[in-house]
Amino acid sequence: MSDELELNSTQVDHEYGGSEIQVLEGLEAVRKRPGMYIGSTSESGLHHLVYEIVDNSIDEALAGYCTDITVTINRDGTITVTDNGRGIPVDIQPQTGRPALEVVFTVLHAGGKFGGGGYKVSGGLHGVGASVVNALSEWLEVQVHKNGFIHEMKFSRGKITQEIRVVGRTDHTGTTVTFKPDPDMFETLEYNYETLHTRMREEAFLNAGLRIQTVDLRPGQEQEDDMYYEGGIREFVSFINRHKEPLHQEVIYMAGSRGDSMAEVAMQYNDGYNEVMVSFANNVHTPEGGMHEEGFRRALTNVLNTYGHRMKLLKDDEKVSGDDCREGLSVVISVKLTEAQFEGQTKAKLGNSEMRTLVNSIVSDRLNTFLEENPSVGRAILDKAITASRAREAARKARESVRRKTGLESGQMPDKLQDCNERDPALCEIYIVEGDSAAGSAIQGRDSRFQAILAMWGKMLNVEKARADKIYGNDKLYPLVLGLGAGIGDEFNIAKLRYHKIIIMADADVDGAHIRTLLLTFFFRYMRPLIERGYVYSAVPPLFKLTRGKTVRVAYSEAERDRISAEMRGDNPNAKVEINRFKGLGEMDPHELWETTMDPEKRTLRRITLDDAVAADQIFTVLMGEEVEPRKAWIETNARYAVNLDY
Ligand code: TTJ
Repeated sequence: MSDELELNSTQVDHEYGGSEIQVLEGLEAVRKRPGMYIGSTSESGLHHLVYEIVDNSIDEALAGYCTDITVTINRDGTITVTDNGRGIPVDIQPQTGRPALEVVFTVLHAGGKFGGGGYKVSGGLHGVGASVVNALSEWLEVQVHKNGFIHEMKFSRGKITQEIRVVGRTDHTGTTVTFKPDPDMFETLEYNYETLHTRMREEAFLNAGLRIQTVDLRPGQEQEDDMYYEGGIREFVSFINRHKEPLHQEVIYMAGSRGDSMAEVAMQYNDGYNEVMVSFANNVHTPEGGMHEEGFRRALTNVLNTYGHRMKLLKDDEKVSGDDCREGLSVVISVKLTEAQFEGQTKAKLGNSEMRTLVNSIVSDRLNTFLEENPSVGRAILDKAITASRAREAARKARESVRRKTGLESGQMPDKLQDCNERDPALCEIYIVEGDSAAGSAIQGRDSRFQAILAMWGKMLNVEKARADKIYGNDKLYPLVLGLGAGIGDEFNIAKLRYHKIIIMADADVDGAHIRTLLLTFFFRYMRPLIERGYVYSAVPPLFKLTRGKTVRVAYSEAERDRISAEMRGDNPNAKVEINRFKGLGEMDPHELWETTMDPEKRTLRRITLDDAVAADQIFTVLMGEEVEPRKAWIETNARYAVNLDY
């Protein structure tokens, strides 16, 4: 394929003027440092390419000219994005003397010029444009249906391989882009349908009335989803609560604007104990929170306390805390503003303080009115917050009594922990290992100077339904709490943490996925700063063992297996390379486990991020909630893909 394109590019009759040399240099810069433009060249960067293209269609929808967008993973794993907008302009631009279509795909940051959308994103990695995707694609083709004709243009690694030309007639308008990410640029080329689907569903929620379809055409994985939400973020909240029992039927919706900025909030309580807050700025997910979230939290606590006192649901000297007010609350906050400032470690935190004021004033005003008009809902919410407040008090007492009994303060460590010698937490690692035999191998194989092993087995407590006071009495989780040393919930203190690398080591199968989910649920709910700081990892054990004579090598993916096997065969086509699949960690001897999975010099660790609280919450809820059917369905659909599970 690439040979053919090379040939084409030499055939192109195209003279490079001064400005175009600059263009090529621009795209060359993208290929030199792709991470600067799309964040990374791993799976997340690969998916980012799709979002960049789709952003253009969404701008067209925001401008009021596009109602349908389809994202397809083609049979060969390439991506096609189609919309029914007006089509990218194809006429010659006076400034450049080139067709606008060409400029969109070859000039850095050209995208915004044509997007009529009101709120352009500044900062962060969003909206870098179609030219970046083009520069990082082995090939890219675009078809524009406009003015009765189909206009087509092709590129390879950012360079034109086919000038714009008419290839047919059409009776509608729209844009279609198909591209293949460049294998020289990305660590993996394999798209994850769930990742794309989840993100596109989010876009559909955030753009009420826009229809987005996702399609997977890869053999054996065929599936599709159709997303259209007239209710926008109201339906997002219903969706988050879909497996839960709502406390009140109606989703509370509040919106308002000030100058060029606007904010909307949708919220609904359920009968559980967890808080799910999902926020966006200019449709960009902000998992690290920021000013819009702060404004919401402040207003909610104030409104509920004031209302509680006025309605005599709270005594004069009684108060409910912010945490009490958010128990069992699912809320989506979306703000739009002209100069969004993205801050924080992953540029996923909104820094504009005027958004705190705006969200605060909208929620203070509208929520108060809502409660006045719906006193039964008001009472239910206050009752819940008061119950939470009492439970918190009971939990504090339970903690103190357990602490006295088990001597937490004395620094006593659990039996299931094989500790390391090092005492500086920054240098210490703890492997949480599922199963006896794997734990045995890990204990023998480790470097005991800085690696501790905690064995875990059996069914864990259902953390979805348990409050903090139960965890202190739980024989599976309590050793973990004790071993980590930093406490949980309100009393979590990261300064006391004993290891800065917490590594979950579980098999690459459904059971392994299950235990990972359980542990992540627990960390997410009770020790969230661990995930926020990037201290939690998943070990990546190898999948295959390749043997030729005395040479043994391992591979972590099918692609790597094939590459290494070819390498081992070398020039000798008759050489036999024996390939075995590792069935589980328990099958590896201590030396193998060290070499492949634990040796810091050779191992791969995958850092767990907080990038999608909703997705995490959904998996946890489905796996551990009361409904049996969704749980069965999850296990069945994920049995095959458990290896690729991406939390
Ligand atoms: C801009 O204003 C004039 C009429 O056309 C508008 C436009 O460019 N619309 C537009 C662009 N719709 N869709 C796109 C688009 C779609 C994809 C899939 C990829 C790209 C780069 C742009």
